[in-house]
Amino acid sequence: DRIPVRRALLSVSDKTGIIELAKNLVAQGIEIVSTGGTFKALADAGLPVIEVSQLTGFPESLDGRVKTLHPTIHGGLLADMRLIAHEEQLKELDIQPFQLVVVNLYPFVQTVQSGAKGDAVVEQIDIGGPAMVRASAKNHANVAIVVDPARYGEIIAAIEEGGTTLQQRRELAYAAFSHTARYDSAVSAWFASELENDWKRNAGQTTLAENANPGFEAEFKVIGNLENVLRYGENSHQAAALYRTGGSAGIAQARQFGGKEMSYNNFVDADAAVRAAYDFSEPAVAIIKHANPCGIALGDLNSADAIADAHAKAHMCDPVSAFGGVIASNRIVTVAMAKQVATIFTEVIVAPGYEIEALQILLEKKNLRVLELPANYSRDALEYRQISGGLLVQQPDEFSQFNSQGWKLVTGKKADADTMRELEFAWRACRAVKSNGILLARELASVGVGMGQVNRVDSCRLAVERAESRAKGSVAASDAFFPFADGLQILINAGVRAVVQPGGSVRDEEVIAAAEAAGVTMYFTGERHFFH
Ligand code: 93A
Repeated sequence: DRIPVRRALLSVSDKTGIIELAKNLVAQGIEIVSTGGTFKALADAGLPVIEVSQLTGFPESLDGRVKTLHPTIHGGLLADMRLIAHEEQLKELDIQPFQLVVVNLYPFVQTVQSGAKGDAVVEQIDIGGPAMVRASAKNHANVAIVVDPARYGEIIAAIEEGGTTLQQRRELAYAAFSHTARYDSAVSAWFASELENDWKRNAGQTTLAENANPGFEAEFKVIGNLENVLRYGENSHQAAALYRTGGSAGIAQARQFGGKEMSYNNFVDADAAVRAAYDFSEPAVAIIKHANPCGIALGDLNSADAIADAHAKAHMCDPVSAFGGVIASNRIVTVAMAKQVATIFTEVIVAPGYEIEALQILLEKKNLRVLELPANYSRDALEYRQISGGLLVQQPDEFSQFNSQGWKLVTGKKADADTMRELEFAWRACRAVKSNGILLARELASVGVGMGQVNRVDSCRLAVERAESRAKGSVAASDAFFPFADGLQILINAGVRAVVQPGGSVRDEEVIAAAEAAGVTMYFTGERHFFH
């Protein structure tokens, strides 16, 4: 099933090995057809070669945009010579078929990496090349398509043995379609990053890539230090590393003072902890385990030490779970807070800073990782999540309003100022809970958290169970609406006195009726805060 090669089309941007290949083809008596630059390289090497324009009777035009896009070329690539009708038509049209096509495309990726912008990049989007590659690959029954100089040797060997085999041409076709698919992905990714940059610019943000090259490499700077290779990933048999986003000031840019190396899970939890604590403008502490809060609290500004108060209250939410947790504070850690933390086994503590003596106390705990956030800490403008075969990108979940001004009282008596503050706290703290999230709060501290359940009823049960006797008289927040009254009923039965939730369920009426029957105050925020 070998197909002997009589005529070859060579059109390559990367001219590596092309002269050697052409020499071998000529030695085998094969006729070579080439585009401008390739033609010149071969002719300069003294090889006999026909220029495409000579064949088509059409000059290369529009700055080379139209070179090989011509029926004389594509007829020669697409004719299925197993069919008499195709053979006859080629004769009528005076078109000769090709048996070998060697093409590699305009260096699009290299152009982007070189820092080129706009039209200079667009001009490097190869159109005629992929058309030839795809046409030849489709017609692999008749044509061998080579896109990689590393395979020239194999082709020469096959020709010497009498021609390419069908199996070989199928493998080449596979490589060819993979090549054009990757090429188009790179083009598509470039457009995506251009549009993203427009979006950021319109939003008044500077783009990370602005002073660097566009594309993934620019957004994610690999730091060559050993610290960035993590000991392992989520589990000890998983290799892992930390890539830092250039120009960011997040948890990945924190300074570490003491303790063991940060692990993969430490980073994930520290990030969640900081996100939670920094959601508040008041002194706040969040304690995180497995990316979920086991305590979030605000400090009493009238107490001797507000941040120590916040920590004590956050810890009390669930002392069992707080064992081995990650603590984030949105205020400088005081001596009083450090003394409290020192008594509890903790993996990581992260804060904007430490009183000197507090730092000394914490550093005595040899295993405690002590982190200081960058002074200009901020979350990134976009959030990314990998899925197989792609990357999801979204704007971070911001509250459209900081307080309760836009909330709607749907039943019960209007909350007094203190209750409103409790509800505002619960609503904000609930945003740190993985969905389905239910958070019960008292005195500006979480007292029971139900997280990560696949139905809201179980989250309600969990929150109530964790709160124990503290559920009675607490307020509750739900990250999304109650689809039925059953979850809310569990909260009501446990003695919750006020509830805040987005609303918007088709059964809102049932849910409101349950609250009304129990005399429970309920507000709708109109805005959901799923967190997964
Ligand atoms: O500008 S194109 O999209 N239009 C074409 O008709 C065309 N034909 C071949 N690019 C085209 N090519 C590309 O030119 C090939 O893919 C190859 O990368 C390059 C080879 O050009 P030269 O032989 O002039 O160096």
